[in-house]
Amino acid sequence: MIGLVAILIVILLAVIVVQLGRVSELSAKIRGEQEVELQKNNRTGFYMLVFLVAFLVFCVYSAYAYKDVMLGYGPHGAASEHGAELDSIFNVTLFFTGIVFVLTHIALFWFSYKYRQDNNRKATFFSHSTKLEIIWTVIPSIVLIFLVVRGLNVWNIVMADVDPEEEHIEIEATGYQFAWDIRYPGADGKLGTKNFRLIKPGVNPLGQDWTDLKNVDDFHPDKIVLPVGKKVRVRINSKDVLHNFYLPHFRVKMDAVPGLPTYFIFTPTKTTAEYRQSLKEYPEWQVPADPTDPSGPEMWEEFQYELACAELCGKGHYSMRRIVEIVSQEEYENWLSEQNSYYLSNIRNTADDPFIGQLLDQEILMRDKELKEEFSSALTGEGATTINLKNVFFQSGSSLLQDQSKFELNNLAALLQANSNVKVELGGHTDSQGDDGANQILSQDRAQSVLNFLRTKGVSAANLTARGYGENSPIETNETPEGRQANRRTELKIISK
Ligand SMILES: [Cu+2]
Repeated sequence: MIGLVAILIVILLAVIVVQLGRVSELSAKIRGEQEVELQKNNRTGFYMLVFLVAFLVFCVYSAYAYKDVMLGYGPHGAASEHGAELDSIFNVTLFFTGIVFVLTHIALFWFSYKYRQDNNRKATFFSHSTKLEIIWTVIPSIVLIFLVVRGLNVWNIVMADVDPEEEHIEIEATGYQFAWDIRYPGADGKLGTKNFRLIKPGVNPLGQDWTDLKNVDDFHPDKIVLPVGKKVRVRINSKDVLHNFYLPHFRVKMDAVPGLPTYFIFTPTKTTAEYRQSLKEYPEWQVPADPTDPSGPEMWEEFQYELACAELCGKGHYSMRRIVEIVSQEEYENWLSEQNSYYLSNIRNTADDPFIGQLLDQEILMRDKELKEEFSSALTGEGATTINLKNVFFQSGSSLLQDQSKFELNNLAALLQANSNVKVELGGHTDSQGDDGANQILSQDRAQSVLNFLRTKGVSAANLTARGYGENSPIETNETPEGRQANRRTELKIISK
């Protein structure tokens, strides 16, 4: 029914249009075609003027109305050192193109009005004007030279690579459909080498070469955290298609190209907290972040810098968002200390680990720190008084110390010498395999050999006792190889202090 009515309306409208046409045709015949044409041209000329004014007013109004949502204006100031340069070059370009835009539009519509049909006017005809050509060639050339030279200058500042000697932080972003893998270099400040042939989904997502020790401390955080005021170099890669590494607030934008590493350097100048404070001034940022919770935090409080992909890379493109946090140097260091190396937490002692059975420098350092903490908390009584000497190893079935035990024992010797009033017991433990009596003897011998080592390092014999516990105090089940390995251990017990 509705369809039928709609069709009828369309037919009726068509009839009306045809009838109107006939009426104007008839009136034209009465008044003369020429006069009607002239009137039409006058009217169109007038409309041109109206349009000109309305259009320019609209342009100025919309630029004013939307100024606070554009980068570089209102609350969206640059948060990086080079950002202000980029914004200023955009402004200079906008200034010149704005002048041209307004003048050409005025000329276009004003001329259409001024030179509308007039039967008493004859068109001037000229085929060539050298003067005019010089003017419209020279003026744009001068303006363009100015813009291009300034632009090149800014480009050179923005794209200059860091001097390797210069202090900077290098991180890496690898785009894929549809996320970014972020990699930090860890304590050594150096990103380990990669090889695409080593990429194993879920195991080695970036193809890091584990034989390269620079990879040992690299970590993969889920957000980018950077200290304010430090130069950052981002290595940008892609694993599949073109992506684009875009940090709008820092005016950083660079393609991520498969097979062709790119980079970008920037220095953040405002922390996230500072940027929030500057947003707070604007009414549109003072509304509740969650409209269903009017008493909740306001939008400016929830603001985060972000990393986006600026290349339409597929249907999950929108999900390539990562939070970027700019913090003080102190907060940055705290955050760094909470991060875990990808290798140590995912690869160490698996089939992919090339260093099984070896102690890595990093582990020795970490263990030294840990042992110091355990020892001091045992002394203050906050922690357990028994410490498992994790990195003391013996030759299989013997009480001979393995060479790599020296790191832990040297460290322990230093601790005991620094606390010469502390008396300790060294306890040997075995697993349950083999003869009980033999295990008892082995554990006693092992404890004794640790004691002997500590004595050679200058620890007073009066402070040391060695005791074998055999297989009597397991800490894990003896049913599994891992459990048995945990039970074969040397412990340090604080006797008196
Ligand atoms: Cu993408």
